[in-house]
Amino acid sequence: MGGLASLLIPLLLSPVIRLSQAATVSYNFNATWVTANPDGAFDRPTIGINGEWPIPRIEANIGDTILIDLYNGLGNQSTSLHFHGLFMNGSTHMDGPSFVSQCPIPPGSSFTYNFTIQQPGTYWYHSHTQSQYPDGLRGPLIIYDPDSPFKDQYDEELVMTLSDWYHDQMQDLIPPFMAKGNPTGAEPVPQAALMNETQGFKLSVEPGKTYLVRLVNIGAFAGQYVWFEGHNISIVEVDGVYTKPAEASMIYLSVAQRCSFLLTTKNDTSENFAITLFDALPPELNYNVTGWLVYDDKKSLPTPAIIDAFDPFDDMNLAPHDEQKLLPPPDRTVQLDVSMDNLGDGANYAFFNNITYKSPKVPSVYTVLSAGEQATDPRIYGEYTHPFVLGKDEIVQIVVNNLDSGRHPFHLHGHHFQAVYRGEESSGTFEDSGVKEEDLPAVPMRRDTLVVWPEGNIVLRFKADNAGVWLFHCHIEWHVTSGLIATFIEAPLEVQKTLTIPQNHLDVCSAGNVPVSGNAAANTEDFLDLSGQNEPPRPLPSGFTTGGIVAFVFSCIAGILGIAVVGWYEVLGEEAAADKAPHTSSGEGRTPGSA
Ligand SMILES: *[C@@H]1O[C@H](CO)[C@@H](O)[C@H](O)[C@H]1NC(C)=O
Ligand SMILES: *[C@@H]1O[C@H](CO)[C@@H](O)[C@H](O)[C@H]1NC(C)=O
Ligand SMILES: *[C@@H]1O[C@H](CO)[C@@H](O)[C@H](O)[C@H]1NC(C)=O
Ligand SMILES: *[C@@H]1O[C@H](CO)[C@@H](O)[C@H](O)[C@H]1NC(C)=O
Ligand SMILES: *[C@@H]1O[C@H](CO)[C@@H](O)[C@H](O)[C@H]1NC(C)=O
Ligand SMILES: *[C@@H]1O[C@H](CO)[C@@H](O)[C@H](O)[C@H]1NC(C)=O
Ligand SMILES: *[C@@H]1O[C@H](CO)[C@@H](O)[C@H](O)[C@H]1NC(C)=O
Ligand SMILES: *[C@@H]1O[C@H](CO)[C@@H](O)[C@H](O)[C@H]1NC(C)=O
Ligand SMILES: *[C@@H]1O[C@H](CO)[C@@H](O)[C@H](O)[C@H]1NC(C)=O
Ligand SMILES: [Cu+2]
Repeated sequence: MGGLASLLIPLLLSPVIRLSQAATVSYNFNATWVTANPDGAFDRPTIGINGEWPIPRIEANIGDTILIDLYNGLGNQSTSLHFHGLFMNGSTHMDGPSFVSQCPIPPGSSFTYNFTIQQPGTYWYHSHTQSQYPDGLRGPLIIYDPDSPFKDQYDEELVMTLSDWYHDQMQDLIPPFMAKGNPTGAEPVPQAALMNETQGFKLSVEPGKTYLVRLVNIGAFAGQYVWFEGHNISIVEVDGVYTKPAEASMIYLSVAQRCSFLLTTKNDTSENFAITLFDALPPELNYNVTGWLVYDDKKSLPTPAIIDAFDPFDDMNLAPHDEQKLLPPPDRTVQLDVSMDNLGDGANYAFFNNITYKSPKVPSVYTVLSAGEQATDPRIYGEYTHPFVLGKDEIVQIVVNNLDSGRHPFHLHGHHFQAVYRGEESSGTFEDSGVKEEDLPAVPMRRDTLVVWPEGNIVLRFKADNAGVWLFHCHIEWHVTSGLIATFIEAPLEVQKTLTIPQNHLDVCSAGNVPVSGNAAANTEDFLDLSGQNEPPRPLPSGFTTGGIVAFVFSCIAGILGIAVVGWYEVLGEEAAADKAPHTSSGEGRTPGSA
């Protein structure tokens, strides 16, 4: 791509020339299968919009209303869109997860998303149906802010995505992943990592300028380490929260996280620079992904430098620009212990407090609307949606104890949370830490997706000031599939006062034969009778051990798989490489309970 041409595109789209009055920004989206080949391996069916992939970036100004008319032209799969990080204040029915805030949109149906945005920053949108977004339905969503505290500090904005790429479709990868043949729950390993959904990406820059770079990890699985050789960056926003500028030489972005930073280019064009995602073993897979910061298209592209260790900026050290103080001690604490285990079908499931998520028969928002005063009773939402009903304006603290040996990026819909504490890897539960209220930071970092380290813990705090139904889940799409989800039903009686479901939303339910009233089991007579609700398989009989199955399976799975999982998921920045790789290649695999 020509340096000048690629530079002009972002310039022309620059928000500076947009009007700042509230406007309605309309999109007509037709989701269809297209063909893509971003890593040059082979063409594969990919979900595009209006015949294109990568899909368009959604852009608006703060205060605008976004209207998206989505037609499902896939023919063979249902779909929906989630706008990751947007609070959907007053419009919980526009949040997107199927069977939570809406019915899945069947092929041939249309659905209108209509919401107003009062928050600036870097977001993204993706399918929230059938773990489908890794097939391509994922793209950036940017809300410009004429009053950004940093607006005078840069010349131009650039948007860049990071992602991972599978050669197979999710609907083909999921059945063997969730099967007796994979009792340890080993996640399929992506075949490639992408920058802006391509490889060999060139970010054309001019010398002596400062850019605001908005980086979004729209991947399914892999957290990414990112650095720009020869340049430090100044972080100014994470997940839509402006931060005090923080200088960093390397950052880590889990899936679903975003970061904006100022990048000042050098004053001469004598060299181009590598932008590297990660270097790691094993040699069989192409983990090294390099893009280039191109000052001069005629100069050669450098070989990326090899680095010895990953030492990214710790996001817990960020401070919000608005200096919002630590919320008061919680009215309500929700403790969620994360574990992985087998159920009676032999497959590996993910649990919060021994509960693995199953979708209800009626979308939870519709249960709120049809339950009258019983809407405050968590039982009506069904045990397997793992419901927590929150009172209006309560201060809520979520304590996640990760009893699992993988890292998990946890995301809360509908809110930013204050990240008030994060325990180191292997530090055990929050209770073990002995940390007390007075030890917490006065001005905690805020974001909407936070990584908990292996066998560590995180503590999140927010005010329940957004009536609606909001999922809390791990954003690794494999763990969404295996059930690592809880449901917060926030101020349900407030939701009843204000919400009316548009006819086109109800129409997709009837098109897909999904009931729109009743409890999680679609019982409209007795909301406490959950018989017939969707349930996970029964637990294994007590005393049963999976050892035999594990040995069997790992004789079938190529050694590379276990090592590769470690490489992508644990080694990257973790110490674990050395002791885990030999362990997996010895044929034992990871113990059940690891991610
Ligand atoms: C969506 O795109 C498909 C494929 O191009 C086309 O056949 C169909 O008519 C389109 N539908 C709408 C509603 O635009
Ligand atoms: C859906 O259609 C796509 C594109 O034709 C095809 O590649 C894919 O296998 C189909 N998937 C399912 C689950 O039927
Ligand atoms: C979008 O929502 C607003 C406010 O709820 C409403 O006035 C408007 O008619 C809606 N527009 C469409 C196209 O549904
Ligand atoms: C990266 O892709 C997005 C669309 O996904 C586009 O808006 C953006 O301009 C691209 N970035 C660059 C630097 O080309
Ligand atoms: C980046 O910052 C580190 C310390 O934070 C410093 O050692 C290094 O020299 C800086 N690099 C550049 C290119 O400014
Ligand atoms: C580039 O040059 C300008 C003025 O010529 C100077 O103000 C600026 O500090 C220089 N930037 C760098 C990164 O050297
Ligand atoms: C990764 O990059 C390093 C140079 O930084 C190179 O030595 C190594 O061979 C590369 N590995 C792969 C798999 O491309
Ligand atoms: C989960 O089950 C285990 C084993 O039965 C039990 O020890 C533990 O207390 C349970 N945890 C919760 C939060 O219920
Ligand atoms: C939602 O809106 C209400 C009032 O309209 C406001 O008090 C509350 O802070 C908002 N919540 C969020 C998360 O934006
Ligand atoms: Cu996870």
